[in-house]
Amino acid sequence: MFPMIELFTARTPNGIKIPIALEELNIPYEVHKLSLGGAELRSPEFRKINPNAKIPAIRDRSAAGDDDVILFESGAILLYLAETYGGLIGSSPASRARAMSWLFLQVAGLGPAMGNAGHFLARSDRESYAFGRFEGEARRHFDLLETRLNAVEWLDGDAYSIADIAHFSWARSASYAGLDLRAFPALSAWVEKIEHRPATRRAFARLDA
Ligand SMILES: N[C@@H](CCC(=O)N[C@@H](CS)C(=O)NCC(=O)O)C(=O)O
Repeated sequence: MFPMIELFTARTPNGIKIPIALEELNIPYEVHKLSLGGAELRSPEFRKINPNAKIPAIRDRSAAGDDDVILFESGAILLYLAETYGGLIGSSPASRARAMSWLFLQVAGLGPAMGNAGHFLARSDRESYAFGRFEGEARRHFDLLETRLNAVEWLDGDAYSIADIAHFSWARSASYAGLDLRAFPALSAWVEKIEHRPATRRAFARLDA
């Protein structure tokens, strides 16, 4: 039987979130690796999957009824997988809500700050106001994570969740935004712990195959 979930992704901070969650939840999936600069991402076919022409996206063919569930935006996909396939989201209303707080902080705050810092860094614009602003915002989010992880093992205060996966994917790429992860010891130790999870290793192996 072929896997019911098709994953459209690349080996980028947003792109690795979904295979990590799929592996943690033991959901079989088929990977379509897309090249970020490539024509396929902007093709009419792929825009039917994600009209915004970005990875990651999924098509779940196992949904009840005839309609496939087609989703884009990594936070929405993580939430769908956790709720549909059960796991990675905490069992009490409070821990679920805390996971949402941290998940939304990543997709609305840390991700855009790091993405923009990385953009200006790649243009060798380290002295610019724009780089300073975005790097500063990224650093401020790293400080928030460092403070949180000095107090709790996992971001929702309870168990490993989709919030951890979302932040891990970016925190491990600190240097992309000009940050040094070693300056954040609790965050650094947490990144290493997630790197060593069997599901994380399997996810990277799938993307590297
Ligand atoms: N908010 C989106 C961001 C997705 C995103 O920016 N994806 C990048 C790769 S990490 C991408 O597809 N870039 C290709 C492009 O912009 O052409 C999410 O969380 O899924």
